[in-house]
Amino acid sequence: MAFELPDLPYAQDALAEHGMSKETLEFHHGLHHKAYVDNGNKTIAGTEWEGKSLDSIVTGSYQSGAVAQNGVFNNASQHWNHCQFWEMMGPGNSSMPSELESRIKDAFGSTDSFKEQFVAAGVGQFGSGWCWLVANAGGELEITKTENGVNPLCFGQTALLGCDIWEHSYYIDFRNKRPAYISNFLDNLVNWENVAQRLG
Ligand code: MN3
Repeated sequence: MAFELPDLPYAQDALAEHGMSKETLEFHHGLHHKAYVDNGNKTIAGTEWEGKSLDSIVTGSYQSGAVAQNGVFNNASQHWNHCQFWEMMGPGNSSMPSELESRIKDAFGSTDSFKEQFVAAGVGQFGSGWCWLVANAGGELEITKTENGVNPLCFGQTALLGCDIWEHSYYIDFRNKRPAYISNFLDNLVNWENVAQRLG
């Protein structure tokens, strides 16, 4: 099944008043994500990966570790990451559902402490990557950071929330201010209903 660029689940200008401009989404969804889709399809054509599910391409190519397959992994994982990322945001100013809030308080002490630790993880990732709230294999919540396209699927974790900390995600709106971008993401952009649904 070929990769396809999904439509955004909201209008391109829907997040502008929440700190993610139409211009950012034009570039980030329309050009960057599309490039992962197009390059992924070129890289996978005619290989053992063609016809496999996106999840199995991500985990299989990561585990294989073969240098020749880096293009497969990088494009497939970034396609998966961005599909999640668009769904994890919304224009609705959602509040945290109570079950998610209590799980976060149990794991991190308070929602403020969770946010501080999430921002610190994102700021602490040197270079491009992602920071995540995951449920680990034991079902416990953890904050993690990953480089480039690596994601929680690679470690058997469930991605509850992911923040893209490649510069293309924030440079138009926040210039070099990654901490402000991540704080704004948590305070104004996250669709917490979507995050809670991922708890299963
Ligand atoms: Mn990106």
